[in-house]
Amino acid sequence: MQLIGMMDSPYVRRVAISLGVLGLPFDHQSVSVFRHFDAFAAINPVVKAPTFIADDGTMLIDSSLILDYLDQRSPPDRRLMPADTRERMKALSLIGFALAACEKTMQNVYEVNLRPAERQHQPWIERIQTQLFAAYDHLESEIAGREENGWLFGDRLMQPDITLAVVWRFQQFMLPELVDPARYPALAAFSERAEALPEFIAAPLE
Ligand SMILES: N[C@@H](CCC(=O)N[C@@H](CS)C(=O)NCC(=O)O)C(=O)O
Repeated sequence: MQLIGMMDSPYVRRVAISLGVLGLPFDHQSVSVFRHFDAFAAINPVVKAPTFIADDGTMLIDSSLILDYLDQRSPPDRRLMPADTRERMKALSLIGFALAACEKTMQNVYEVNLRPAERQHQPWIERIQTQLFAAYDHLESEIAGREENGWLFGDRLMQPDITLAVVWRFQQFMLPELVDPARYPALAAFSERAEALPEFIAAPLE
């Protein structure tokens, strides 16, 4: 199995950490969609990270689809999505809000880093940031007051844990001035605990 893309992409990183938690070995190619466009295009002409190549050569793109494949090929007791319908719905809900926060962070980064300053549109940036804060407000209220030692679905780290922690870290790294961790103490503490795990350390963002 091959994973192509940089760890500074939260989408690549959530797949890399999930592979680690699932105990699946993989080759990682650290190719950037921006700095190595041609090299990336030689692997996948669509130039999307993550790009994943399964053992039979099938190419998958989109982190959630890759994770769906990885979960399905893993033994039931190791899977990262709950099997129970209600639990699964809860997990999908949390992942959805986390991915919305991720998308809004990414849009903000693209607007500021890729667009010339005179072409940046302040109302658009404000809209994105309002949406980011709304997603964080929701996630903070969902995870506040949970047991400090456990994870969102019990003792075992699951996909909502991984995605939530990866997204928070990415946002804090890319836009450190934007969100004060003191406003979201549960998310900040959750991220800190997750980042101390070996699977997170093995996939460093920087
Ligand atoms: N929904 C996709 C988003 C992936 C994504 O947007 N990746 C970025 C890198 S972080 C990318 O490939 N950007 C280059 C582009 O879209 O042209 C996923 O979950 O994999």
